[in-house]
Amino acid sequence: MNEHVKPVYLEEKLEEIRADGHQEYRSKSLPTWCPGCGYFSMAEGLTFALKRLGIEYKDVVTVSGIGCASRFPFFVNTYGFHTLHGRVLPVATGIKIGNEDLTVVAVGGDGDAFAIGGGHIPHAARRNVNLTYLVFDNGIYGLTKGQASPTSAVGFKTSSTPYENGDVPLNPLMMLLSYGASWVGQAYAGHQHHLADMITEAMAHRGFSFLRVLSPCVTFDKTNNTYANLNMAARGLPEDHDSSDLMAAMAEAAQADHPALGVYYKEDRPTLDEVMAATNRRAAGTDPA
Ligand SMILES: Cc1ncc(C[n+]2csc(CCOP(=O)(O)OP(=O)(O)O)c2C)c(N)n1
Ligand code: SF4
Repeated sequence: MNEHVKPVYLEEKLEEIRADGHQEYRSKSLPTWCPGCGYFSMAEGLTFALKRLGIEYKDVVTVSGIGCASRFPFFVNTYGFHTLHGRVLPVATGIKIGNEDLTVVAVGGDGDAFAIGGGHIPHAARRNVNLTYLVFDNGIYGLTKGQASPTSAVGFKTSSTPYENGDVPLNPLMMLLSYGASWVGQAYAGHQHHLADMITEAMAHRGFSFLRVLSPCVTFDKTNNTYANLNMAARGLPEDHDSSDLMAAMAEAAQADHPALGVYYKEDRPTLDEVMAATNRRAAGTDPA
């Protein structure tokens, strides 16, 4: 062996990173993401949130679809379910209905969410399933080596759009607001502390919380969602933004070229499990209402 190359043993590395308490929530598998990928902030953000909220690993299930972002359940010390491409929400909904005491966090990329999985989002949102959905939006299909996604910008050259993408991108925030999500927010992988705060707040919400995380794919996107571009474009929501005002939230969401970070909208209304429990009581004749 070359004496200058010192192997890094996993246990040594883990000892070092576990010095800080939140790292207890990391699994023994080190992330396989490319160095610099925005997804590392996902592992940091979620583990911070779990620690802060005092939720034990045994009470958490992370659920994902397929894609680089969807590798996430392997890297955290919770129960996990790596499902099929685009099917994270039906599985996550089933888990929550099966055991409402569990904290369920669904995770995926923009392709998983808005292309193949796009039909599931409105129903999870309108039914107010009591879970958190984190969509790491890099505007590209990373795992399959850089094809255009439903959130790719017009003009973006990718392996599937070598003569430039001509399709107008979806606006995920506008979609979720109109679908009836009871908590809608946006964060950026380059602002890690804010991201951790936003994940914490999303998880503390009772109901369907949707957090879009702008996240660079450093391997397949050198021109659009880069750290340099997002650092310049990202702004905070106005200080007087009223997160109970749906129209104000939509007006902010419409400014997609200058993405605002923060909580766009939140409301308190019955969750799917509460509605189902009330229906069951009526069916059993134990609730006259
Ligand atoms: C049914 C099905 N169709 C297509 C694929 C191929 N596939 C795997 S991941 C993926 C897209 C990944 O992009 P995204 O969800 O944005 O996640 P990222 O890799 O960027 O994190 C595709 C099309 C698949 N695995 N299953
Ligand atoms: S291909 Fe892109 S999205 Fe996937 S791990 Fe690498 S940088 Fe991240």
